[in-house]
Amino acid sequence: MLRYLTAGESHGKALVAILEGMPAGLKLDARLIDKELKRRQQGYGRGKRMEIESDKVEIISGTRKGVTIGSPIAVIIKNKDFKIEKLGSVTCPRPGHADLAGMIKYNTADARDILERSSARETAARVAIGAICRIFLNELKIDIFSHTKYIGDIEADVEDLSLDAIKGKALLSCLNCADKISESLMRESINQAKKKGDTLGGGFEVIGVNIIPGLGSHVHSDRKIDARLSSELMSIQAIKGVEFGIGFLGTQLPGSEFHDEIIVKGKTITRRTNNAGGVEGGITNGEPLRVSCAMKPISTLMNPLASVDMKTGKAKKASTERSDVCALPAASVVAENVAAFVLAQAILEKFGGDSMNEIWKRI
Ligand code: EPS
Repeated sequence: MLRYLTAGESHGKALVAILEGMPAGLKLDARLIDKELKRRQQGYGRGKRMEIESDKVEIISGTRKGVTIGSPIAVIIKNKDFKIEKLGSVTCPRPGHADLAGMIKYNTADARDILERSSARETAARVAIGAICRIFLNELKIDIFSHTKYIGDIEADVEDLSLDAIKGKALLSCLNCADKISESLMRESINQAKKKGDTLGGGFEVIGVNIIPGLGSHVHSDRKIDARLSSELMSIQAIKGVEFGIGFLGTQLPGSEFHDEIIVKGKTITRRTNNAGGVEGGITNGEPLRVSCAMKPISTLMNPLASVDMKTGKAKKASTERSDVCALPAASVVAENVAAFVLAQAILEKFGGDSMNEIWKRI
């Protein structure tokens, strides 16, 4: 089974990850991984750290002459801002952050020990892993992209756009937003939040096209493709909710309007609509995969909220750290790559194979 593990602290020496289960015979071009790492670093609203880092992957095992050999693929992304041993203590936990819960769990009065690992810096390692999976999916002509649906209370209007147009326009946007007018309102909103020492969250959608039907199964959380995608997506820092197709609001519709009628076009069976987002009964149905995530506002506020100094037990404002005002575009790139991992895992499970040749024969 395809699986991965990441390690590394935000200001540690490096982030590392191991991906096990990728078949032999896949050409791995590190530039394609770096492209995803670069996309993750971009987006309006990011903080100063992204001006320091220029993430690049180093593949240290699992390939020979640029091609996978079936053994675990280990990758490293070095931190330029490596200073973990020199950093001071953080004693006033930030509401909304892992700080306090982590301090209780690991029995420490220094949130530094917690925030270094809980930091979203870790997502660089996951993007590298997901990008390898994306290279595998590209071989099968599966494409994954994303777009920003809203930031704070500003919503993008993409209702009349085709999926191709959403992809094209979002790729050109500094906020991964396919609606230019909303993008400028979102930027303004981010500027205002920054001025006030505040932060913003929002929502984005991940879209997958050419998805193989029949991935997943109809029972169990480790089999159903929607449960598996939700679990991986919810594990991305600051993601608070996942919905498929037209999502929670859609469930207010009667069945006659919610469900996607099955129609025949020439020799193919297709749907009039895709309200389900390409998954029915825990199994992909061949329609585009559409899964949305809600991201909470970042919990490091430059105008800090009430907290307590865990050393003295006295009321004190929460600690502040250099951080981002809004990292929604970055999170959507992470989500694309995390979704790529889940899809690659489900495809390998369905078709098996230790080498790409074997897989080609079975698909
Ligand atoms: C983060 C805080 C900031 C972000 C970081 C996530 O880092 P720093 O404290 O070094 O300024 O920039 O994100 C990344 C470093 C990254 O690569 O995405 C946090 O507390 O989660």
